[in-house]
Amino acid sequence: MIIKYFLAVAFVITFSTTSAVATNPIMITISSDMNKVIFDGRWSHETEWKRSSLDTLSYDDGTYIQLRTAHQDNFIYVFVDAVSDIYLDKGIDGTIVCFDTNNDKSLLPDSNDYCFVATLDEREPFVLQGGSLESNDHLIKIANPDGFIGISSVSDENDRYSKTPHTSYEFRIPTNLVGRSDIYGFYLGIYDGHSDKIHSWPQDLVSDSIIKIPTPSIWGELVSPDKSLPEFEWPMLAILTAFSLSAYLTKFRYR
Ligand SMILES: [Ca+2]
Ligand SMILES: [Ca+2]
Ligand SMILES: [Ca+2]
Repeated sequence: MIIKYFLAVAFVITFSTTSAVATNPIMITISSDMNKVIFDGRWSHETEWKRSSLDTLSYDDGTYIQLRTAHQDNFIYVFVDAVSDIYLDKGIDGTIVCFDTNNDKSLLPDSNDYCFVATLDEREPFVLQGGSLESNDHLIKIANPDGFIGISSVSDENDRYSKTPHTSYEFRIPTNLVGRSDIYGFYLGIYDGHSDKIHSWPQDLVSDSIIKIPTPSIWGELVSPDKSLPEFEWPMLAILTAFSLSAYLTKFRYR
């Protein structure tokens, strides 16, 4: 069994080295509107995810996914709009979003790798962490962190890309867990129960199960191009500035 797994990993590495190199990173944007997102698993109204980055993922078999990403305060927000998945396989369609928080691209998932899973119409999203010796794939379920949301439902008339009912996913991922960085390793796996296929980002990473993820060494990257994600938030910076100014003035006065 273990040998089979390592063979599978070796195959994935060989197969995908070129595509991983060729993949442009996902550029995440800072947003001031993400705290207004209604977490119901779908486009709730037309402007809901407007202030976020857009990446269009299209595949040779006609699959078409719109990915929106943004960050605000202590959360990373991800919307996966599986526009072409019009077969609503409740309890089966699912998406996994993974972060290699140190971007150290290890061969097997390590303890700074986290994955977040949501399933269509199921209220119980879950979180996996790498580095476990208890499971063959080195991933183990951990308690959902405070503030984490993963929810999936059906997007239709309010969707910016298609009014035909289709599966979509909303995630809110706490930076308390994944940390603040201007570059993460990043992997997405979107499973459609009707075709029984996983479409990944980066593309063509072979995986036969939604929670059996390809090796982090070939994941893509999620980048904060203006480095706004790792920086201090403005309120914190303002408090620090005010504090040092008052400390300086106090010192000056008693000289
Ligand atoms: Ca929504
Ligand atoms: Ca489906
Ligand atoms: Ca890692």
